[in-house]
Amino acid sequence: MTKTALITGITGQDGSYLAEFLLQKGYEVHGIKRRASLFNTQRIDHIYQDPHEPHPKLKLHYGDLGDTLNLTRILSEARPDEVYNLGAQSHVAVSFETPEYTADVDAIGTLRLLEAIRFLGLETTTRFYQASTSELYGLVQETPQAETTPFHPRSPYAVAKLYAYWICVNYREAYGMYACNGILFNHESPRRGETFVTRKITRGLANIAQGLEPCLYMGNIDALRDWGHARDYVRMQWLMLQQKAPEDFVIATGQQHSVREFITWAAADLGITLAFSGTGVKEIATVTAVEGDAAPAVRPGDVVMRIDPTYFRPAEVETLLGDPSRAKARLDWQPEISAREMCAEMVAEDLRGARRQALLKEHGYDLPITLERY
Ligand code: NDP
Ligand code: GDR
Repeated sequence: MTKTALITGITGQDGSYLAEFLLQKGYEVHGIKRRASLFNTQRIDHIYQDPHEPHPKLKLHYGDLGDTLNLTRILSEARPDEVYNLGAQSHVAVSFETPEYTADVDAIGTLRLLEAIRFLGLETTTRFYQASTSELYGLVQETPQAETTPFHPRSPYAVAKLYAYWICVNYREAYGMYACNGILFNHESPRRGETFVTRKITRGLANIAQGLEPCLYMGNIDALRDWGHARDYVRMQWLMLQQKAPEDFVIATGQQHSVREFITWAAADLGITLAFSGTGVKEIATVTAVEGDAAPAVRPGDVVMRIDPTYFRPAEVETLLGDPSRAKARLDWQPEISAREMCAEMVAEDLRGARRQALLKEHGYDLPITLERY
């Protein structure tokens, strides 16, 4: 029997990898995409199926986590075996500027979905995955962080996700729903949004290497994170819904690195050696050597990174390190791609894009580069 899944956030990083994964497993995949004034399906265009063809396995629905009627209608049409709630305003820094919207989508959006499942009488047949986050730990109470570590959220995003975490637990306890939380630590990929720190670094340095941008402006480069690869992590999201009983799991690599270290790696992948000097907001990264042909626009002595305090957050999460022992023991799950390997993959992809852009520029087709904040 073909299984059916509904993915909110299918146009995002994780949604795109998960949709690929489920299609490969033979699922019929329904995805919710938002109406936007520009196309927003770049991450899933390669798996798009023409609805005019017979029996498409990927079906997209317009929708929004803020719209109860819409969610209820989509659920009643798809009647999914599995719902993956990945949709969210997922940027921590942006949540300080849009706290009410973030709460509505990330917290109440989760409630809307759970309640619609119940309203439609699907609570005993539909399994529910909630995209919870290491941001719940925020001001960390113990290291490393496991499923039993107390939460202390540090942003409107994290507080909204805390509500979503507990409403998921509550629907499991109150109505016997198979609902579980994946407490995922940071995971990245070449499809990561351009304003998250890893992608900002790999894209920014690749652009600098090709002479398309002068300098990377960063916030708190002392922050420590446990970075994994999104492809490894979506496999785990599926595994969590295939168990006998629902359980919450921490998904992490158990390894921690600083933002500064990630900058050094990405530069090295472009043949650039950096020296950091100065402290606090005066810290800079200067090029000391350049090798190979990836960075023709960069010379020793160039300053390629400066600190811009506008990227500091009103309340920062300084350090996160996950303990994935439970996932390893119960689900036989191991991350396969290290943070260092992932950085190299991201740089290679962003360098390809920057080279294409530089070539266009050379031939007089100078497309503007989006240098968005964050
Ligand atoms: P992205 O930001 O890449 O994707 C978020 C998705 O949610 C996009 O498809 C976006 O649509 C959609 N979305 C945003 N607002 C709404 C809305 N109002 N209604 C419906 N859909 C909406 O996030 P990731 O793929 O990185 O993360 C997936 C989930 O996992 C998120 O919930 C995130 O908070 C959580 N998470 C992520 C981690 C990570 O390190 N990546 C770690 C832990 C948790 P659009 O494309 O139109 O913007
Ligand atoms: P995070 O990811 O907040 O952990 O949330 P992000 O990559 O945005 O920041 C990681 C750390 O890097 C520091 N930092 C910067 N961050 C950004 N974006 N831009 C900068 O210029 C910069 N300079 C330093 C940040 O202060 C922070 O400490 C991500 C999201 O995917 C969430 O949805 C998810 O829940 C968590 O990971 C786990």
